[in-house]
Amino acid sequence: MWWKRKTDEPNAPAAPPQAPEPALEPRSAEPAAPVATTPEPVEAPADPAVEEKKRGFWAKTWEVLNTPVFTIEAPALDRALEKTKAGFVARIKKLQNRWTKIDEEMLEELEEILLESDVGLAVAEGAIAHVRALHKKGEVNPQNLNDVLEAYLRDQLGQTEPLVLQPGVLNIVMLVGVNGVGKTTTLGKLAKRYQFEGKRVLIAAADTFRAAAIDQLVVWAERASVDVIRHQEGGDAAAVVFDAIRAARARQADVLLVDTAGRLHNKANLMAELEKIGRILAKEAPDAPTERLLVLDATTGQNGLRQAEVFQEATKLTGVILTKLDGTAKGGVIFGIRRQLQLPVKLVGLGEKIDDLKDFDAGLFVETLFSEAASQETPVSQP
Ligand SMILES: Nc1nc2c(ncn2[C@@H]2O[C@H](COP(=O)(O)OP(=O)(O)O)[C@@H](O)[C@H]2O)c(=O)[nH]1
Ligand SMILES: [Mg+2]
Repeated sequence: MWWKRKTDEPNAPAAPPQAPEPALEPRSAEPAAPVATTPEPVEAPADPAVEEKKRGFWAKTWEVLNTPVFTIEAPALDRALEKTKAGFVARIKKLQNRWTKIDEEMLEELEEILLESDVGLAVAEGAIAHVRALHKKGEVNPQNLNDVLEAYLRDQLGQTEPLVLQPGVLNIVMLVGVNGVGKTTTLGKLAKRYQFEGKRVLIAAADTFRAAAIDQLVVWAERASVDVIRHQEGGDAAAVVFDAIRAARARQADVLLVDTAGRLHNKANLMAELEKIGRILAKEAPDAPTERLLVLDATTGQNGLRQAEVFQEATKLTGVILTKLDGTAKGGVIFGIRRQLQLPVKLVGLGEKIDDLKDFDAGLFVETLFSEAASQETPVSQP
């Protein structure tokens, strides 16, 4: 795919024949803040009106052809959930086939499957209590057990609450979470997405703990043609956010994406840093719609959820991004998130590519999880 090729080679000079250069870097002609890293040097000051006209048709064509899809498509989700399906729903189906009636022994086995799928104790116990109550009323049997569980788990996810930016104002999206969960990757994916949607995007490199973290962010920013506000390694993260808010306002940005550290010398330092960033946001951008999203790695299952409590103490979180759902058998963890953290899942990561970040859709998720394995019927390999 074209855009993927561009992703892999962010500095590749050649553009496909259909698209003239100017369309590729719609934001690069803007004035840079003193501390910003500008991805592409601007050759000469251009007349904005002429540029806009030139952009017109080719820019639109280029963007439409290259726009990644951020809504989940069932086959992709099905492939990502393959292992979770094998360890969870497939086992429940086997259980259904082996038992002719529901009794305590069967419920024990069912609870074990739920716990091993990492849904968490509260959801597993709740599900068993629900099945037991329906069983008393004669409303559940091994044949419809699957449907009963599907409905119960669907309820656990609550309403679908996508990440929505408010138009015409500066929105702030801050990502927090432990090291390695996918904050920087996710931020890069979001930057690309909003840039494609025609929004003015700015990134704050507020993970100042390691120079490599800033460099990694700059690479993602270059892929998305978005500027980064950065300081030196070891600098004050809150000061980066302060500068970034000023720059975002000066450029009339639609969204400021804030990357944060997942690890400092100790936990207390990290929490103090996140609290300080929180104070800067409250003081400098009190009216800006702000999302503080906890990034969780699905492969760590319930262990990951336990780490979340620490972040909840330091930051008033508004939602969760669950990454690395692809290739883990612990996808069941998603059912415990709302109950355990009282937070909605807003986005899910299904892979490392730039369009592998998807809006979470609770209904489709449960439907796909409980569906027959479509992935075996859908050929996926492309030349
Ligand atoms: N398979 C998979 N890998 C991911 C996903 N999101 C992030 N990663 C990988 O996780 C690793 C750590 O990501 P990074 O963004 O550096 O984490 P950070 O420390 O939280 O900033 C990288 O190798 C990413 O490519 C995902 O949705 N699926
Ligand atoms: Mg990072």
